[in-house]
Amino acid sequence: MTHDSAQRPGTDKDRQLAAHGVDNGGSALTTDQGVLVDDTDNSLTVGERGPSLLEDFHLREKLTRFDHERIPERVVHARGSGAHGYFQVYESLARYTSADFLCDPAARTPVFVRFSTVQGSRGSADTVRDVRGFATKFYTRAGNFDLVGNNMPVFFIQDGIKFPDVVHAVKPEPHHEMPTGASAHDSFWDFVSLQPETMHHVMWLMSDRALPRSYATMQGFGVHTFRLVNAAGESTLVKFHWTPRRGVRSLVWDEAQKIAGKDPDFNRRDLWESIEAGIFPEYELGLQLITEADVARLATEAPELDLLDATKIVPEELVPVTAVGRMVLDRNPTNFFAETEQVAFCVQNVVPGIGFTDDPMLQARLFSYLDTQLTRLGGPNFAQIPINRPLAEVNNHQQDGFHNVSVPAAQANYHPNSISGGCPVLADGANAYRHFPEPVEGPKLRKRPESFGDHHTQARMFLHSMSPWEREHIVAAYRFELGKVVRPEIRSRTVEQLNKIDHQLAAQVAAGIGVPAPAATKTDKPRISPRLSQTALTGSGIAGMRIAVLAADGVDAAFLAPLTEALHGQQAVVELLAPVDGPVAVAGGGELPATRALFTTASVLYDAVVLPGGKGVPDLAADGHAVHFVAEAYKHGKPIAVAGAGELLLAAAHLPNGGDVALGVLRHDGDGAPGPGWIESVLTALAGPRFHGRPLDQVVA
Ligand code: HDE
Repeated sequence: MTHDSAQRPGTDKDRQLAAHGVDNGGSALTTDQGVLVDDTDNSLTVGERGPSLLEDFHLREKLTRFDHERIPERVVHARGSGAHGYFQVYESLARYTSADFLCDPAARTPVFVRFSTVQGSRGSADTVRDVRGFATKFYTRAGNFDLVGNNMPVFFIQDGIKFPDVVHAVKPEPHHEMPTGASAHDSFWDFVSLQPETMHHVMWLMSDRALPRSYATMQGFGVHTFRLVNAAGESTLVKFHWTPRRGVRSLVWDEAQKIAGKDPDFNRRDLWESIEAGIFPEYELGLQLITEADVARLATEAPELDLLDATKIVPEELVPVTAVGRMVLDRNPTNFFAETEQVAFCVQNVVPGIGFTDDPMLQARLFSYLDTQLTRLGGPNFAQIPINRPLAEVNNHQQDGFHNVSVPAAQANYHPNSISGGCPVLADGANAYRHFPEPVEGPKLRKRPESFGDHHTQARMFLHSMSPWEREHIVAAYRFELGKVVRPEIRSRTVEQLNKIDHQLAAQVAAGIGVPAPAATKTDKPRISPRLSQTALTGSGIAGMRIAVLAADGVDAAFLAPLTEALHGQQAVVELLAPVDGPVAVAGGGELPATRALFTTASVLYDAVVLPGGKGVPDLAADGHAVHFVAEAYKHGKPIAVAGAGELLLAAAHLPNGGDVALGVLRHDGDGAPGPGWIESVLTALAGPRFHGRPLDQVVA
């Protein structure tokens, strides 16, 4: 157990899980039947070199158990990482909902969160261009509530009946099972170009939001419009938002691709190591509360959107996001398979006070999640698996089936009964789940509503709400993705679709992928929604950021000490990288331990670089790996702090204009301790957005 987990008070869910814990410490090896085993290295044979005996139950059991270790991976979101934590509401929301965990500010509700990519298989890289899952299981006193969201507020399609189509299109192609962890292939763009409802979400996918720097720096959204219902039975429509305390931060595409090779576990490692180090990811829960009056107003102010259409957002300028509580992730799972793999999120898991709407995506999801667990977890008893068990009591007549572990004592397994005193009795109506009695009527139809018909207005709003560098990255992403598409007609058809969003975008993309520019079109003046740009979503501080210090023998420790102290003080991670592992001699005597050797790591794995002075700098300036490290950090917009002879290494990287002070290259003249003002400027550069304005054309990295 880690230092931080050990100090953590522990939630009711921790205690429930611990009751299922198995600790082999101090024990002797046994079979599954508890029979002691004194040799697990040699099969039972006739003579030393003779045939193996069928009688060897230990051999057979060991191999059988191994042969059946794998379960099917999730059909989507197979690659994921989980963490435990808690949620606490700031003030009672009883005015809107009877949900117990949203009404009691004193209650710390245990949660388990699983973050994921969508396209790739379980062993695929973390930093691919993809949507990220952000699924939260709240173990409330009134039962489990699963908020199964994504890091983007919209979805590719409007009706769940299209889900198999969009997933088949984006997954590796059926004939050769390629590509892994990528949407840059013909079948995805074929589907996109033929199904214009994908336009808005694809724009998000082409933005840097598809490349989160860490799970702690990405948003989460419930996507659909849900419903809150208060004790009086009054309903308010709601959209759920998670906002990371540390702000939204993204990688850049070149960096993301390189990380996929250097450390395919990049996001998983970051989550794990942060929690182990006590740097807990934190998110604020926000609600867009949409009253009847808002619904009427939106009909005129935002006619492009229908609240039941999952390809649209409600712009925050029209309905603000109210911060209602916070979630802290403060414990790593004990066992990956038992918890992160076996956790079964089900959209239908709601508690009294939270309800659904008729969004056809949401309705389809109400079926699909339970259904998929039947295959994935091997039967209907998956809610008995410790990570899925509610804290609330479970009493009903559901029974038997594969993998049942409960031992029901009652003799009556039906309702009504008198044999077991009528138990379990029907609950008091005031506390029971009640479906909101929304009146509905109409003919049965298989028809997309006309109000779902605008596929371009909000994509345009997103594009025009971007800062210049975000927009540049979007253009580059379309060019990259379509540049990988082999069939020219798919490229052209996509450009035609983009032209309906924005002519300039379509022309820029067309120019990069060798298709003719589309005819000029005039599109409506877009609404600007400033909160769509990640530049508006800066967080507080630099917690969890990773700073590389490139050091060789003779390093100026007097310079490093106060800087490192200030960085540690803000929960940043500082690593001393040296040409080889082991101690690094310090100017004036003494030594510092290298965190790791430079050649075992890479610039793309850090958020900033420090180049201290020292007599060993000329050696680093002659080391291609070190020089590349600096040039790449520059290319990816990361702050670079330089002191004294560290300038030699910077010069060796041949940066445009020698590296520009205005663009995040922070120079400290001479050796020795920097003053607080200079240290502050480093902290400010780190906390801000990356320096995307740098001239990159001539950077060799
Ligand atoms: Fe999912 N989705 N989904 N999805 N989804 C699954 O359930 C599905 C959708 C999301 O960490 C599957 O347990 C349908 C939207 C997350 O375990 C499956 C439709 C959103 C996760 C499934 C959608 C999501 C899943 C696969 C269209 C964001 C990972 C394994 C109607 C709001 C949860 C599983 C985890 C997983 C079906 C659309 C989020 C097959 C049919 C929209 C975060 O049941």
